[in-house]
This record gives sequence, structure tokens and C-alpha cells, in this order.
Amino acid sequence: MPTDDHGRTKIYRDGPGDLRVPMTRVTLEPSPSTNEPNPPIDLYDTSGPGSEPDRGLPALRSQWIHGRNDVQAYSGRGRDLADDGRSAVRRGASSLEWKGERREPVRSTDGRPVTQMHYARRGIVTPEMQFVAAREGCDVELVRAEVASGRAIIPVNVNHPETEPMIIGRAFLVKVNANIGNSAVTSSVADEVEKMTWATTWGADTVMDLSTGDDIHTTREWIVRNSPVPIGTVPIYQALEKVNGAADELTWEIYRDTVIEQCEQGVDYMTVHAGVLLRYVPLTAERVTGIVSRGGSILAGWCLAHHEENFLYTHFDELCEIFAQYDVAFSLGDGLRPGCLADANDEAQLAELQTLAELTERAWAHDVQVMVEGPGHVPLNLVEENIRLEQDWCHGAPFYTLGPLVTDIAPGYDHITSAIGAATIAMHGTAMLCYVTPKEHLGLPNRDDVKTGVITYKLAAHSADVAKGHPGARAWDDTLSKARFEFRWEDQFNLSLDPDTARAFHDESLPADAAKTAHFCSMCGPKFCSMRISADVRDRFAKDGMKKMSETFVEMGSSVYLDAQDAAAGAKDAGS
Ligand code: IRN
Ligand code: FE2
Repeated sequence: MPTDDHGRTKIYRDGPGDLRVPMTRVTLEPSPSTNEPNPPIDLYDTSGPGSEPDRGLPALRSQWIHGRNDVQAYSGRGRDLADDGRSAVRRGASSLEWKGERREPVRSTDGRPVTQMHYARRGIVTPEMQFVAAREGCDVELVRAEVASGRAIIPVNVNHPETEPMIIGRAFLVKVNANIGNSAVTSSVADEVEKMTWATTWGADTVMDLSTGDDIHTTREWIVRNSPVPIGTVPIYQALEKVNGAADELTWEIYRDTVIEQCEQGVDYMTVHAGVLLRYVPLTAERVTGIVSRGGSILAGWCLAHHEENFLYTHFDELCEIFAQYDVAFSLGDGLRPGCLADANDEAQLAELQTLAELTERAWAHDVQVMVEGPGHVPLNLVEENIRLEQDWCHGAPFYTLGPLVTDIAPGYDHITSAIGAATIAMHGTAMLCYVTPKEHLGLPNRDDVKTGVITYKLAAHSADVAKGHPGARAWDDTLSKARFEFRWEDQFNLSLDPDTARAFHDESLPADAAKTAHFCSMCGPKFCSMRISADVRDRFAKDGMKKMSETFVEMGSSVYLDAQDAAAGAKDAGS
């Protein structure tokens, strides 16, 4: 959320030890009629401490990571990995070089897991868990227990010390992911860093870098070093670049080296489409839109070309061993998600989900954190079944869904078609929502689209928090409503998800400063403002009680018109 001089400031709440937890504090004006003070409200803040792009953020978690004495620096993939010759990383643009300094990656000292799940299962409360508890305003034991059981994850790679820990799980606030990333066609490294910062400014809880094309490695390095939120990727995209787009030439070794390269850079979670099994691919043959997942289509193509099982599935345990040594979380990819209403909840989708359930348990056996990806496009009446099956089959592992869009007829408005599905599925327990921007199906989102996508998903997520009765969620709505009823316009703007737009829309028709205290806006004008009329009625008839007031109202002919004098007084408020 943006901090500005309009009553919103960034504050740090003291947590246990040396923890400083960021919040946006909104200070409020007193109620005009009674002059009673309104206490400030603190809102969850994802914007980070603010970075200079070519310097990166401070390494907040460094001491926590090293204090555990279970990771150490090593010289990187060159020492330990067989290089098959094709996957050699250009040393010149190494992940390990930042501002000319060589940054040694760290990983587990002796191969044992260094994951938050590993600690949680042993009853250890980490500073990351304490930070999360202070941020969510909940008991740290809830955080530990949910992480231990797999029902929540804290994605924090040991090589991303810049991140402010956050938690994804149904017992916590619903989170929002924003996808960014260049394609071969448009945009530069600096643009993508700027988009990441912009997305977290408006409330993105995680950001996925889906870059393809040139400079994939450098783009990601810049993004990770500047990101206060967990970064996710889809490593198969970069692996495919390494074989120049020839999916058939992909190998486990190329993929594995790509994953390690990204583990060393500090990527916090990775989408792995390991559930796209050879035998499921024919199930998509009769679909209206086939396989719409990029990663899913790459792996389906590979399986068919080789007539072999998906190498991500056959090497899954090796992948777990790698993830465990850096604390990288799985986002088990839904490579067979439906791409239209007609294909929703079909055999291919549900068969894959069953495999994702099996993989969840395999990852947990390695103490590796997991979330499970979900659709896509689903008619509203089938949305709930998706979360119900996922929670049942995957033993409560957090669900992370892409919307879903509940209708296919509104290209240009798919942030809305999908936010309807997103709010619904989150109300029933989805832990994180992958945003969809207005450009979905049409083009690469620009800065405005990123903001629109994030705000739209924040409101979907918050609606679900309220519906779930999440502690404290409703207070935000009630605080804004009170400000609205009392015509505290500045408070109403500052409490908004997007204060800039709220203020600009108001000022479009009533720009004068005085209008900020007026008891109406230009939507209804002074005569028809229901809030004003209702407040007047309350004031005038308070003494006599509401019952009498209602009788009088009927006697007066049940008219909502104010008399001419009142209307003029309202107009004067605005002008003076
Ligand atoms: C989220 C839920 N289902 C899919 N996603 C996101 O889609 C995922 O997190 C990643 O950002 C993107 C992967 O797209 P493909 O490769 O499956 O199309
Ligand atoms: Fe789609």
C-alpha cells in the first residue's frame, strides 16, 4: 500500500526480539458532530522498506539464517554438479554477482532439510514464524502448528534474506500473487523490477517472475535482490530457453541445473508441473481448449515425443532433496487445468489433482513445503467442488488458484470474471489467489494493468477474509463505513485499497477543498444524499426516539425530499 502524506504512514510494530514488523497506519479525524477521536487503524503492508534498484534491499534475515548454524556458503553449481555441456551458465552474468560483489550462495551444511516445516515439526519456533505471527496478529503456536501439519507454508529460501516472511494457509489472511515477467516480444529488465515494486506497493503478497526470452537470469537476479516478498518462478520456462525452445530436447539434467541455479539466486517457490502424467495427456483430446498451461503443454509434448513418463514425476524425490537444502517450496503446477467453462472439473483435471495429492505427501516426507495450484476457468456452481476435493485429497495443503474465471465471455474484463471465482473459492478455503489482469488472453500487462489486477484481487481476498470471519478483517470495513457516514472524506480515501483513485474520482466533480467536508458527493447531490438525510433524521428525532420518528415520517407523507433551506445549506457547505 502506498504511503503518502494523506494520513497514511509506514510504521514498524515491535515483535519479539529484534523483529520490526511493517504496517500501514491510517490516522483518522475525530467524528465531526461529537468531536470524539477515532483511533488509528493498522493495515497489513507488503511494500517493503523501499529499495534503490541497483543496490537491492538490506538482508533482513541474514542473522536468522546463519544463527541456526545449519547452512554454509559453497562455491556454487560448478563444484558439485555434472555439467552436461549444454546447460553451462554464463559466468559473466552469474547469479552470484551483485553490484560487482561475489555473493556466495548458501545451502544446508550436511544435506539435512533447512525448511520451516522441518523446524516446525520439531517444535522449533523460528524468527520467521514469530515475524509472521506478529504480522498476522495471531498466536505463534498457530503458525508453527499449521506449518508443521502442511496446512500452511512460509516460503523463505535461505538465499533470499531480503524477504519479509509471510504465510500462505487457510487459517491466515488470504494472499494475492502478481505475475510479472517479460516475454521475447516486449519489456526490459528495469521495467520488470519496476513492475515488481509497483505490485508490492499495491499489496501483492508474492510475485512470480515468468520471464522468458533473453536476460531471464539477470532479470530474476534484479527482481530477487529488490523484492520484500517471496518470489516464485516456473523453472521449465528457463530450461526450455536452454534448449532453444525444442521441448523434445529437455532432459532431467538440464532441468535440475536450472532449478539449482534458481535456488542459489533465492527463488522462494517454484511451479513444478509434475502431475502431467503420460497417461493423462489423451484425456485432454476431446477438450474445447486442450491444454492451456504453458508448462503443462511443454511437458505433455515431451511425454508424447519420448513416450516416457514426465521426468519431473520420475525425479520428484531428487527435486525434494534439492528444495529441502535451500527451503524452496513447491507450487505443484496444474498443467491440466481447464481453459474454459466446458472443460472444468473434467477427468484430466481431477486425475492430475490426484497425482498432486500423492506428490504432496512425497514432498512432506522430505520436510519440503507444498502448495497445490488450481484452476483456471470454472462455472460458479462448480467452484466450491474444486477446493473441497483439493483439501480432501491433498490433506489440507494450501490451495493456490488462478481466479477462476466464472465466464468466458468478457475478454478485457477478466480481472472481474476471475475475481468473482476467486472470492468464492477463497471464502471456502483457498489460501492464495493468483491475480488475473484486464489483459488476460489479450496481451502482456502494463503498469496500470498490474495495479488493477492487484487491487481487484485484494478486494476479492478481503471479501473472503470477512466472509470467513477472520479475526479483525471486518474492522477495516466498519472503520471506512463510519468515516463515510460521517462525511470524513479524507479518512474514507485513506482507508481505501486505492486512495489515489478514490480521491481522483471524488475530485473530478467536486475539486474544492471545502467539498472534503461537504455532507454529500456529486453522485446524488445535496438533496438526495441518503447518508445526509439519514443523519439529519437521527439528529432531529433522536430525543423522541426512532419509533416516533417513523410515525412522523409517515404523517409527513413519507417524502425523502429535504426542504429547500436544507438543500441550500448543503450547497453552501461545499462552497465556503
Ligand atoms: C496458479 C494457479 N494455477 C496456475 N497458476 C499460475 O500460473 C502459476 O502460479 C504460474 O504463475 C502460472 C503458470 O502458468 P502455466 O505454465 O501453468 O501456464
Ligand atoms: Fe484462460
